[in-house]
Amino acid sequence: MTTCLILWNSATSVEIAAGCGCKCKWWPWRRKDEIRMSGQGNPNGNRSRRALITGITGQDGSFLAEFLLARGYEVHGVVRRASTFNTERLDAIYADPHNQGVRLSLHYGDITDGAALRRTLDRAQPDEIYNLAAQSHVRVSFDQAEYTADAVATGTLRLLEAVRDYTVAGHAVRLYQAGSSEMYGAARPPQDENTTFYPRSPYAASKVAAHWYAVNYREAYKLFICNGILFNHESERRGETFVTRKITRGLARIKMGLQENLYLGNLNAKRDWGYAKDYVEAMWMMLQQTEPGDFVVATGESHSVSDFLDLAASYLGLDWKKYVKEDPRYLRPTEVDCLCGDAAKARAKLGWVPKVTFPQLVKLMVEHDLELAGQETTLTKAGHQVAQRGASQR
Ligand code: NAP
Ligand code: G4F
Repeated sequence: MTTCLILWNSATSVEIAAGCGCKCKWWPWRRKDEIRMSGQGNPNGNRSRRALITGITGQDGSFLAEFLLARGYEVHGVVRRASTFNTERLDAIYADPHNQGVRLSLHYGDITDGAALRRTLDRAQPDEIYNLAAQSHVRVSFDQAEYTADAVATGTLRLLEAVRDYTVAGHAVRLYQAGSSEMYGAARPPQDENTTFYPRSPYAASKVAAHWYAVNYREAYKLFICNGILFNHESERRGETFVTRKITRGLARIKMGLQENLYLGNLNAKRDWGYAKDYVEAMWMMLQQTEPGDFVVATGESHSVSDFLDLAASYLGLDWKKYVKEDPRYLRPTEVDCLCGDAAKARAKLGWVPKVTFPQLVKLMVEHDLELAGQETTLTKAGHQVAQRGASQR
């Protein structure tokens, strides 16, 4: 046990006393008599650690929530109001809030609504915040550029401002910012933490802005903030308009005779694809370090969209060339040709390595979507009407 020598300085909001020997400089807002630091212990006392996740209903948010609940965290999530249910990915962990001991709480909010974010911080009192909320579709960001900037760039700034005030009010908190390999855009592979960003879409430019806001708040206000620069990561929960899921859903439905063709854009683009469950663990690991930093998270392998098609179709015994048609609506005005990450820093400092290989990833997605197509076939054969989900703009 070390006792921190730092004194709260209300004039500058955050003041780090020189010569303090303990590891508490990232909790500088605590008064001397309040701080008892011990290893990774929780500076907010003995209660369970609390995490707040923006974007909890998304692919990563849902895996991260499960991961944190399994580690004893109390998890809070920001959910947008929608006219349809948008919490499907949380079904496995959702519990009625009227029950005793429920450790998952959902709060209505939006990354474009600063007042609601501040209220959520006050209610949830998090020790860790994971900012995953985003309009995350690159092609859509060309159609909705202003909204993408508002959610991805200014949304992050709103949250950082709220976090800054939250710490001034005496709370200790660490923040993870969801950065993206899209920020590298046209930069030559392999890309690592020292590669210069060259964004190629409104989405990527907004993520670059968010990245630098986060670095600036870390330096200006001594906040514990980590930027994760994650390369593409996929899963059976991946949104159905991203290329990997579009392929596994489409080919599985073709296999079952539920659709005839699959319309795609550029098949030559190469991506470094990993498994989302592995990647959320890296997010958490970043926030458990003694110092904040920025980390690339990637497999180090790159494959083209047609490689993905080859593998997925081979699991299904299909020749995809008979079914895949090109549709220019899925092309981007400026494309990112090749992403391939060098995650040496994450390996060395976090001890993070991806567990699921590319062939395993494709297989698990195909198997999942074959099961979905099977369910659809059974219902159709039994005379039920099954609606095609989001058919037109995929
Ligand atoms: P996702 O499945 O598209 O999830 C995005 C989440 O953000 C959803 O929960 C969505 O809510 C929420 N959201 C969107 N707009 C919002 C707003 N205005 N206010 C509050 N919440 C909002 O994305 P993901 O794949 O899980 O990715 C998570 C984060 O990592 C994103 O920031 C993404 O840009 C970034 N990232 C992803 C990858 C990847 O390969 N998956 C790689 C690098 C970085 P709804 O469910 O209501 O739509
Ligand atoms: O699956 P995608 O839409 O993913 P993209 O653009 O790489 O972005 C994803 O990964 C980023 C990390 O690098 C995240 F930050 C971002 O939020 C998102 O999760 O497209 C992958 C590639 C592209 O080159 C695209 O042009 O697939 C190509 N593609 C070919 N046909 C297609 C299609 N992409 C989509 N979505 N739909 C197609 O029909």
